[in-house]
Amino acid sequence: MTQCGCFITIEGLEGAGKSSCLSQIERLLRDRGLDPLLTREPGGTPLGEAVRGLLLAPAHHGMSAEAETLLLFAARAQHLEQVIRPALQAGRPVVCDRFTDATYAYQGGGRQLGEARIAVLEDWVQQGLQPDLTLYLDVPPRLGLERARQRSAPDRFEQERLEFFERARAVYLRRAERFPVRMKVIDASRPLAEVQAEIAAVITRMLDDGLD
Ligand code: T5A
Repeated sequence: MTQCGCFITIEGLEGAGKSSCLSQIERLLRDRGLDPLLTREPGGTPLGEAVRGLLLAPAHHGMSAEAETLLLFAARAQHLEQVIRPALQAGRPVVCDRFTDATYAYQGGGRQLGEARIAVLEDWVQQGLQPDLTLYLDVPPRLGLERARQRSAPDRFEQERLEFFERARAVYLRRAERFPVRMKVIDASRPLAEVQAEIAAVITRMLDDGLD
């Protein structure tokens, strides 16, 4: 089996199409002889999935922005130790549905906590580990939320007002400008087949460039 300990994250607002693109990314990597590990945040471990339940439950609508952020990083610490770092060390590509860019976008932007406190937790928990490639599926919040609402009942985040998602999107776009090599912006308002074709091109380029 070919080895490539690369860390790929996929980001975007609700309904951007992240889940719809994950199996395609897996297939692209398998076709190149790789053995990818697919995971998600919040979640990815038994502890992380339990924390995810707390974070998404509409019953916890009074959760403070600080408590929310600390829960996300607690789940992330466990995920890194138990799943992500061991897989990367074993030479497996890791494909993660959301990671710390989501915390900057949703907690930093959406909840208006700002960047600085998140950066402290990022340094502490990740100790320098960053994704090699981040696919940011950009979609206007109204369109993404419509798609998400057709699929299932709104979770605690999906019950937020449109302005919350506008702020989150603005942070994602600012980060993509700041980290142009790592973050690729993909226009996800297009039909899924077009979105997937662009993702395939980006992943193929990454593999051809021999990122490991
Ligand atoms: N969160 C997470 C934080 O606040 N901070 C953090 O640090 C982290 C890690 C859960 C929540 O946690 C928050 C953000 C989230 O609110 P989640 O469940 O991973 O995160 O994310 P959601 O965005 O809620 O997941 P969704 O399933 O809504 O979005 P996806 O995965 O982007 O969308 P997908 O693929 O399920 O598609 C939704 C629907 O749209 C259709 C699909 O068929 C599906 O029905 N669709 C399209 N239709 C037309 N054209 C396209 N291009 C389409 N792409 C998808």
